[in-house]
Amino acid sequence: MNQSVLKSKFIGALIGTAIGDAIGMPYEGLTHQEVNATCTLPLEMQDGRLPKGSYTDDTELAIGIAESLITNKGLVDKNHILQRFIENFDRKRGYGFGTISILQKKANAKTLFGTGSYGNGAAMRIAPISLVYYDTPTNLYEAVAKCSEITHAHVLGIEGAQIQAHAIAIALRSIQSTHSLDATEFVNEIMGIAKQDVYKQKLHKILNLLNEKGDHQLVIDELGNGVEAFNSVPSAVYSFLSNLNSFEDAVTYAVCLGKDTDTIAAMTGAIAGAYLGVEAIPSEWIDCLENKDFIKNLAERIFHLKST
Ligand code: R7I
Ligand code: MG
Ligand code: MG
Repeated sequence: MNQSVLKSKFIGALIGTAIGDAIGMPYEGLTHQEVNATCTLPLEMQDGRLPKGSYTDDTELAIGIAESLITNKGLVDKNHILQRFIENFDRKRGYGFGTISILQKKANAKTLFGTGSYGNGAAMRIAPISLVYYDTPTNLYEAVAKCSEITHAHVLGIEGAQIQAHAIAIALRSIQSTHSLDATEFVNEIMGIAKQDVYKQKLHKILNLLNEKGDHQLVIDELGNGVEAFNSVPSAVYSFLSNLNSFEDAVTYAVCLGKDTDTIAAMTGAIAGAYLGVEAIPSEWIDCLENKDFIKNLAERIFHLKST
Protein backbone atom coordinates (compact mmCIF):
# COMPACT_ATOMS: atom_id res chain seq x y z
CA MET A 1 0.00 0.00 0.00
CA ASN A 2 1.13 3.55 -0.73
CA GLN A 3 2.84 4.87 2.44
CA SER A 4 1.05 8.22 2.46
CA VAL A 5 -2.31 6.41 2.24
CA LEU A 6 -1.32 4.16 5.13
CA LYS A 7 -0.17 7.14 7.20
CA SER A 8 -3.50 8.88 6.62
CA LYS A 9 -5.28 5.71 7.79
CA PHE A 10 -3.12 5.58 10.97
CA ILE A 11 -3.99 9.20 11.75
CA GLY A 12 -7.63 8.52 10.81
CA ALA A 13 -7.88 5.71 13.39
CA LEU A 14 -6.61 7.84 16.30
CA ILE A 15 -8.23 11.13 15.32
CA GLY A 16 -11.37 9.12 14.47
CA THR A 17 -11.45 7.75 18.02
CA ALA A 18 -11.19 11.23 19.53
CA ILE A 19 -13.69 12.80 17.11
CA GLY A 20 -16.30 10.10 17.75
CA ASP A 21 -15.73 10.47 21.49
CA ALA A 22 -16.08 14.28 21.43
CA ILE A 23 -19.08 14.36 19.11
CA GLY A 24 -20.88 11.70 21.20
CA MET A 25 -19.92 13.22 24.58
CA PRO A 26 -22.92 15.60 24.99
CA TYR A 27 -25.43 12.77 24.47
CA GLU A 28 -23.95 10.01 26.68
CA GLY A 29 -26.73 8.39 28.70
CA LEU A 30 -29.65 9.72 26.61
CA THR A 31 -31.95 7.24 24.91
CA HIS A 32 -32.13 7.02 21.13
CA GLN A 33 -35.40 8.98 21.24
CA GLU A 34 -33.89 11.67 23.49
CA VAL A 35 -30.83 12.07 21.25
CA ASN A 36 -33.08 12.48 18.21
CA ALA A 37 -35.16 15.09 20.03
CA THR A 38 -32.05 16.99 21.20
CA CYS A 39 -29.69 17.02 18.24
CA THR A 40 -29.92 18.63 14.83
CA LEU A 41 -28.30 17.10 11.78
CA PRO A 42 -25.66 17.48 10.51
CA LEU A 43 -24.16 16.93 13.95
CA GLU A 44 -21.84 19.61 15.23
CA MET A 45 -19.48 19.62 18.19
CA GLN A 46 -21.53 20.76 21.21
CA ASP A 47 -20.98 21.55 24.86
CA GLY A 48 -21.91 18.73 27.21
CA ARG A 49 -20.57 17.98 30.66
CA LEU A 50 -17.27 19.14 29.09
CA PRO A 51 -16.83 22.09 26.69
CA LYS A 52 -17.42 21.36 23.01
CA GLY A 53 -14.63 19.52 21.26
CA SER A 54 -13.45 17.86 24.48
CA TYR A 55 -12.74 14.16 24.54
CA THR A 56 -13.50 11.86 27.46
CA ASP A 57 -11.85 8.87 29.17
CA ASP A 58 -12.03 6.84 25.94
CA THR A 59 -9.45 9.04 24.22
CA GLU A 60 -7.43 9.85 27.34
CA LEU A 61 -6.80 6.11 27.81
CA ALA A 62 -6.02 5.60 24.10
CA ILE A 63 -3.45 8.41 24.41
CA GLY A 64 -1.83 6.59 27.36
CA ILE A 65 -1.53 3.39 25.31
CA ALA A 66 -0.09 5.29 22.33
CA GLU A 67 2.49 7.04 24.53
CA SER A 68 3.55 3.77 26.11
CA LEU A 69 3.85 1.98 22.75
CA ILE A 70 6.04 4.79 21.43
CA THR A 71 8.33 4.71 24.49
CA ASN A 72 8.60 0.91 24.32
CA LYS A 73 8.99 0.70 20.55
CA GLY A 74 5.68 -1.10 20.03
CA LEU A 75 5.94 -3.60 22.89
CA VAL A 76 3.03 -3.90 25.31
CA ASP A 77 4.37 -3.32 28.83
CA LYS A 78 1.37 -3.62 31.14
CA ASN A 79 2.97 -1.81 34.09
CA HIS A 80 4.13 1.03 31.91
CA ILE A 81 0.69 1.45 30.30
CA LEU A 82 -0.93 1.46 33.76
CA GLN A 83 1.55 4.14 34.81
CA ARG A 84 0.62 6.27 31.79
CA PHE A 85 -3.10 5.76 32.61
CA ILE A 86 -2.52 6.90 36.21
CA GLU A 87 -0.43 9.94 35.21
CA ASN A 88 -2.96 11.05 32.56
CA PHE A 89 -6.04 10.37 34.74
CA ASP A 90 -8.35 13.37 34.82
CA ARG A 91 -11.50 12.49 36.70
CA LYS A 92 -13.69 15.07 34.97
CA ARG A 93 -13.48 13.04 31.74
CA GLY A 94 -16.00 10.55 33.15
CA TYR A 95 -14.27 7.24 33.77
CA GLY A 96 -16.11 3.98 34.45
CA PHE A 97 -16.37 3.01 38.11
CA GLY A 98 -14.20 -0.10 37.72
CA THR A 99 -11.47 1.66 35.79
CA ILE A 100 -11.29 4.45 38.39
CA SER A 101 -10.93 1.83 41.15
CA ILE A 102 -7.99 0.22 39.33
CA LEU A 103 -6.27 3.54 38.59
CA GLN A 104 -6.64 4.53 42.24
CA LYS A 105 -5.27 1.11 43.25
CA LYS A 106 -8.43 0.37 45.24
CA ALA A 107 -9.30 -2.78 43.29
CA ASN A 108 -7.77 -5.70 41.46
CA ALA A 109 -8.69 -6.16 37.79
CA LYS A 110 -9.21 -9.93 38.24
CA THR A 111 -11.76 -9.58 41.06
CA LEU A 112 -13.56 -6.40 39.98
CA PHE A 113 -17.33 -7.14 39.78
CA GLY A 114 -16.50 -10.73 40.87
CA THR A 115 -14.87 -12.02 37.70
CA GLY A 116 -13.35 -8.89 36.17
CA SER A 117 -15.03 -6.10 34.19
CA TYR A 118 -16.84 -6.70 30.91
CA GLY A 119 -17.29 -2.96 30.38
CA ASN A 120 -16.31 -1.54 27.00
CA GLY A 121 -13.34 0.32 28.51
CA ALA A 122 -10.73 -2.03 27.03
CA ALA A 123 -12.30 -1.89 23.54
CA MET A 124 -12.82 1.87 23.33
CA ARG A 125 -9.10 2.67 23.86
CA ILE A 126 -7.57 -0.06 21.68
CA ALA A 127 -6.82 1.75 18.37
CA PRO A 128 -3.08 2.35 19.08
CA ILE A 129 -2.54 -1.40 19.52
CA SER A 130 -4.17 -1.99 16.11
CA LEU A 131 -1.77 0.50 14.54
CA VAL A 132 1.27 -1.42 15.77
CA TYR A 133 -0.04 -4.94 15.10
CA TYR A 134 -2.51 -4.50 12.20
CA ASP A 135 -0.36 -6.59 9.86
CA THR A 136 0.14 -9.57 12.21
CA PRO A 137 -3.27 -10.80 13.47
CA THR A 138 -1.84 -13.39 15.88
CA ASN A 139 0.37 -10.81 17.55
CA LEU A 140 -2.55 -8.37 17.57
CA TYR A 141 -4.69 -10.93 19.42
CA GLU A 142 -2.04 -11.43 22.12
CA ALA A 143 -1.20 -7.73 22.44
CA VAL A 144 -4.89 -6.79 22.89
CA ALA A 145 -5.33 -9.42 25.62
CA LYS A 146 -2.34 -8.06 27.54
CA CYS A 147 -3.43 -4.45 27.17
CA SER A 148 -7.03 -5.21 28.19
CA GLU A 149 -6.19 -7.26 31.30
CA ILE A 150 -4.76 -4.17 32.99
CA THR A 151 -8.33 -3.11 33.81
CA HIS A 152 -10.72 -5.60 32.12
CA ALA A 153 -10.06 -9.21 33.09
CA HIS A 154 -13.48 -10.65 32.13
CA VAL A 155 -13.33 -12.79 29.01
CA LEU A 156 -16.16 -10.74 27.45
CA GLY A 157 -14.33 -7.47 28.14
CA ILE A 158 -11.16 -8.82 26.50
CA GLU A 159 -12.95 -10.40 23.53
CA GLY A 160 -14.83 -7.16 22.89
CA ALA A 161 -11.48 -5.38 22.65
CA GLN A 162 -10.15 -8.10 20.35
CA ILE A 163 -13.10 -7.74 17.98
CA GLN A 164 -12.79 -3.95 17.95
CA ALA A 165 -9.01 -4.15 17.41
CA HIS A 166 -9.37 -6.62 14.54
CA ALA A 167 -12.08 -4.50 12.93
CA ILE A 168 -9.65 -1.53 12.97
CA ALA A 169 -6.84 -3.74 11.63
CA ILE A 170 -8.93 -5.06 8.72
CA ALA A 171 -10.00 -1.48 7.94
CA LEU A 172 -6.33 -0.39 7.90
CA ARG A 173 -5.45 -3.22 5.51
CA SER A 174 -8.41 -2.53 3.20
CA ILE A 175 -7.97 -0.16 0.33
CA GLN A 176 -10.97 2.01 -0.38
CA SER A 177 -11.67 1.89 -4.08
CA THR A 178 -14.55 1.91 -6.47
CA HIS A 179 -15.37 -1.57 -5.18
CA SER A 180 -16.73 -1.11 -1.68
CA LEU A 181 -15.37 -3.30 1.06
CA ASP A 182 -17.34 -6.55 1.29
CA ALA A 183 -19.24 -6.43 4.59
CA THR A 184 -19.76 -10.21 4.69
CA GLU A 185 -16.04 -10.87 4.26
CA PHE A 186 -15.29 -8.24 6.90
CA VAL A 187 -17.62 -9.85 9.45
CA ASN A 188 -16.44 -13.37 8.57
CA GLU A 189 -12.85 -12.37 9.18
CA ILE A 190 -13.75 -11.02 12.63
CA MET A 191 -15.81 -14.18 13.25
CA GLY A 192 -12.52 -16.10 12.96
CA ILE A 193 -11.33 -14.74 16.32
CA ALA A 194 -14.70 -14.78 18.15
CA LYS A 195 -14.95 -17.55 20.75
CA GLN A 196 -17.79 -16.42 23.02
CA ASP A 197 -21.37 -17.18 21.98
CA VAL A 198 -22.67 -13.68 22.57
CA TYR A 199 -20.17 -12.24 20.09
CA LYS A 200 -20.68 -15.02 17.51
CA GLN A 201 -24.44 -14.45 17.68
CA LYS A 202 -24.17 -10.68 17.40
CA LEU A 203 -21.76 -10.91 14.46
CA HIS A 204 -24.38 -13.03 12.66
CA LYS A 205 -27.02 -10.46 13.56
CA ILE A 206 -24.88 -7.73 11.99
CA LEU A 207 -25.07 -9.55 8.65
CA ASN A 208 -28.85 -9.98 8.95
CA LEU A 209 -29.30 -6.31 9.89
CA LEU A 210 -27.19 -5.17 6.93
CA ASN A 211 -29.45 -7.17 4.61
CA GLU A 212 -32.59 -5.80 6.25
CA LYS A 213 -31.21 -2.23 6.41
CA GLY A 214 -32.02 -2.25 10.15
CA ASP A 215 -33.38 0.95 11.66
CA HIS A 216 -31.95 2.34 14.89
CA GLN A 217 -34.46 0.71 17.23
CA LEU A 218 -33.97 -2.72 15.68
CA VAL A 219 -30.19 -2.35 15.93
CA ILE A 220 -30.50 -1.30 19.59
CA ASP A 221 -32.76 -4.30 20.31
CA GLU A 222 -30.49 -6.78 18.52
CA LEU A 223 -27.00 -5.43 19.22
CA GLY A 224 -27.40 -3.04 22.17
CA ASN A 225 -26.21 0.47 23.02
CA GLY A 226 -24.94 -0.03 26.57
CA VAL A 227 -21.66 0.20 28.44
CA GLU A 228 -21.00 -3.56 28.33
CA ALA A 229 -18.49 -4.55 25.63
CA PHE A 230 -20.95 -7.04 24.08
CA ASN A 231 -23.65 -4.33 23.96
CA SER A 232 -21.50 -1.75 22.18
CA VAL A 233 -18.64 -3.24 20.12
CA PRO A 234 -21.00 -5.04 17.66
CA SER A 235 -23.04 -1.83 17.35
CA ALA A 236 -19.90 0.11 16.41
CA VAL A 237 -18.99 -2.49 13.78
CA TYR A 238 -22.53 -2.24 12.41
CA SER A 239 -22.48 1.60 12.41
CA PHE A 240 -19.32 1.44 10.29
CA LEU A 241 -20.47 -1.28 7.90
CA SER A 242 -23.87 0.30 7.28
CA ASN A 243 -22.22 3.64 6.34
CA LEU A 244 -19.09 2.41 4.59
CA ASN A 245 -18.26 5.41 2.50
CA SER A 246 -18.88 8.27 4.91
CA PHE A 247 -17.09 8.90 8.21
CA GLU A 248 -19.70 11.51 9.10
CA ASP A 249 -22.65 9.20 8.43
CA ALA A 250 -21.08 6.29 10.34
CA VAL A 251 -20.35 8.36 13.44
CA THR A 252 -23.71 10.15 13.27
CA TYR A 253 -25.44 6.76 13.07
CA ALA A 254 -23.54 5.61 16.18
CA VAL A 255 -24.43 8.73 18.20
CA CYS A 256 -28.11 8.39 17.26
CA LEU A 257 -28.22 4.91 18.83
CA GLY A 258 -28.14 6.70 22.20
CA LYS A 259 -26.89 5.54 25.66
CA ASP A 260 -23.12 4.98 25.42
CA THR A 261 -22.84 7.51 22.60
CA ASP A 262 -19.28 8.73 23.18
CA THR A 263 -17.91 5.22 23.26
CA ILE A 264 -19.90 3.68 20.39
CA ALA A 265 -19.04 6.73 18.27
CA ALA A 266 -15.35 6.57 19.32
CA MET A 267 -15.16 2.91 18.28
CA THR A 268 -17.05 3.58 15.04
CA GLY A 269 -14.78 6.56 14.35
CA ALA A 270 -11.67 4.43 14.88
CA ILE A 271 -12.80 1.85 12.30
CA ALA A 272 -14.14 4.40 9.78
CA GLY A 273 -11.04 6.59 10.17
CA ALA A 274 -8.79 3.54 9.65
CA TYR A 275 -10.69 2.65 6.48
CA LEU A 276 -11.24 6.09 4.93
CA GLY A 277 -8.19 8.01 6.23
CA VAL A 278 -8.06 11.32 8.07
CA GLU A 279 -9.05 13.34 4.96
CA ALA A 280 -12.52 11.78 5.18
CA ILE A 281 -13.19 13.31 8.61
CA PRO A 282 -15.14 16.59 8.41
CA SER A 283 -12.68 19.47 8.89
CA GLU A 284 -15.21 21.41 11.04
CA TRP A 285 -15.09 18.52 13.51
CA ILE A 286 -11.29 18.29 13.51
CA ASP A 287 -10.89 22.08 13.86
CA CYS A 288 -12.87 21.95 17.10
CA LEU A 289 -11.11 18.91 18.61
CA GLU A 290 -9.07 19.37 21.76
CA ASN A 291 -5.36 18.43 21.44
CA LYS A 292 -5.77 17.45 17.79
CA ASP A 293 -2.12 18.12 16.89
CA PHE A 294 -0.88 16.06 19.81
CA ILE A 295 -3.12 13.11 18.90
CA LYS A 296 -2.14 13.35 15.23
CA ASN A 297 1.52 13.38 16.25
CA LEU A 298 1.08 10.19 18.30
CA ALA A 299 -0.32 8.43 15.22
CA GLU A 300 2.56 9.75 13.10
CA ARG A 301 5.12 8.52 15.61
CA ILE A 302 3.59 5.03 15.63
CA PHE A 303 3.62 5.12 11.82
CA HIS A 304 7.34 5.95 11.85
CA LEU A 305 7.94 3.18 14.40
CA LYS A 306 6.37 0.75 11.91
CA SER A 307 8.25 2.05 8.90
CA THR A 308 11.77 2.01 10.41
O1 R7I B 1 -15.37 -0.32 31.06
P1 R7I B 1 -15.16 0.94 31.78
O2 R7I B 1 -13.84 1.60 31.70
O3 R7I B 1 -16.28 1.97 31.37
C1 R7I B 1 -16.27 2.58 30.14
C2 R7I B 1 -17.43 3.49 30.05
C3 R7I B 1 -17.50 4.19 28.72
O4 R7I B 1 -18.85 4.44 28.39
C4 R7I B 1 -16.79 5.49 28.99
O5 R7I B 1 -17.20 6.50 28.10
C5 R7I B 1 -17.13 5.81 30.43
O6 R7I B 1 -18.32 6.50 30.57
O7 R7I B 1 -17.29 4.52 31.04
O8 R7I B 1 -15.54 0.82 33.31
P2 R7I B 1 -16.12 -0.38 34.17
O9 R7I B 1 -16.60 0.23 35.44
O10 R7I B 1 -15.10 -1.46 34.26
O11 R7I B 1 -17.35 -0.95 33.33
C6 R7I B 1 -18.44 -0.12 33.04
C7 R7I B 1 -19.70 -0.59 33.76
O12 R7I B 1 -20.09 -1.85 33.21
C8 R7I B 1 -19.51 -0.87 35.24
O13 R7I B 1 -19.50 0.31 36.00
C9 R7I B 1 -20.69 -1.81 35.50
O14 R7I B 1 -21.88 -1.08 35.62
C10 R7I B 1 -20.74 -2.63 34.23
N1 R7I B 1 -19.99 -3.91 34.38
C11 R7I B 1 -20.43 -4.97 35.03
N2 R7I B 1 -21.58 -5.20 35.68
C12 R7I B 1 -21.76 -6.41 36.25
N3 R7I B 1 -20.81 -7.40 36.17
C13 R7I B 1 -18.78 -4.19 33.91
N4 R7I B 1 -18.40 -5.44 34.24
C14 R7I B 1 -19.42 -5.97 34.94
C15 R7I B 1 -19.63 -7.25 35.54
O15 R7I B 1 -18.81 -8.17 35.49
MG1 MG C 1 -16.17 8.28 27.81
MG1 MG D 1 -19.00 6.09 27.12
